[in-house]
Amino acid sequence: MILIGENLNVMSPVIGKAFKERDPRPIQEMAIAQQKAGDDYIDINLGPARKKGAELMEWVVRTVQEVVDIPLCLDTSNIEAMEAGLAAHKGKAIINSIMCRPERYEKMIPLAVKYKAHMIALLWGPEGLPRDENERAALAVELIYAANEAGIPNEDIWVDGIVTPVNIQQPQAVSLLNFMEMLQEIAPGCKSTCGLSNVSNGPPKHLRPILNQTYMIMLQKKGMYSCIVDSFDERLHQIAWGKRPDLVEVVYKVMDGEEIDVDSLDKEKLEFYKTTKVILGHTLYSDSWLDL
Ligand code: THG
Repeated sequence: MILIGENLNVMSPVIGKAFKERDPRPIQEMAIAQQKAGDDYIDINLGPARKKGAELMEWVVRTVQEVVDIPLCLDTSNIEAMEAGLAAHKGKAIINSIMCRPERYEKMIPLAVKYKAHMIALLWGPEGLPRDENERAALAVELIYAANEAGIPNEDIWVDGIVTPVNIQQPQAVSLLNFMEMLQEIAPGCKSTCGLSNVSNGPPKHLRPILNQTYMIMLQKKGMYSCIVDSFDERLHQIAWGKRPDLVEVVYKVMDGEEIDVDSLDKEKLEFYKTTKVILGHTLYSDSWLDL
């Protein structure tokens, strides 16, 4: 599993302030810590970046690449800022992201071509979030076709089928798993990614890691190539690197509908067992799902 660190984010009070004040220290310290944590890419999330967005993105890219040598994933809806970041970036960047809306992708795809960048194909359509796996597939076909027509090979397209919070849209988690099963038939050789932490956006903070970790195992089983993650979630990294086959085994068994002797599971495995059942919709979500 390729990991993209999510923590250089304008929503974080410390990092948001440093972006605004052009203060390199907190940004460089964070980037160094993310590289040390073992991430493959660092996501630079400026959000809409309406004020001096191009100048800001160029500055952040240079500031980060001064201290780390992993490539960056550039996230802003400001097209001028995206271009400035791509022009400043050394190596092959990822554009995060291009939506499935003609007025957006007609402007963004040429940037991926010009700078030979990877692109995240975000399956967010003219009507917003797709309702099920078939709507995801239809959006994927449209957006990947447009990218291929422009000369972008499938290997450079990272499809993001969109992760939503499990506490309010439980069936969407399964819809994305089903879509992941279809993806290689739709676009052989394409890559995939997702904003994993979205799944736990809402539940209490201490319960977020178990939701993120369990869902990552489930998505990996369906072929997910990469995830945008919290750089400092250590067990998540261990799982991504194949160091926790014991946990993966429990989750897979639940997904495959195999019999499990629940009494034989230790506390950690029992939590993964229960969380898999919540994400699959076998158990109704509540903040106390681990205590039931
Ligand atoms: N797809 C793509 N890109 C994305 C997303 C996606 N980028 C943004 C987001 N979704 C993924 N990144 C984050 C980053 C932070 C959080 C969630 C997703 C998050 N942060 C905590 C919060 O806001 O409460 C703060 C964490 C902290 O305290 O450090 O939840 O879906 N392509």
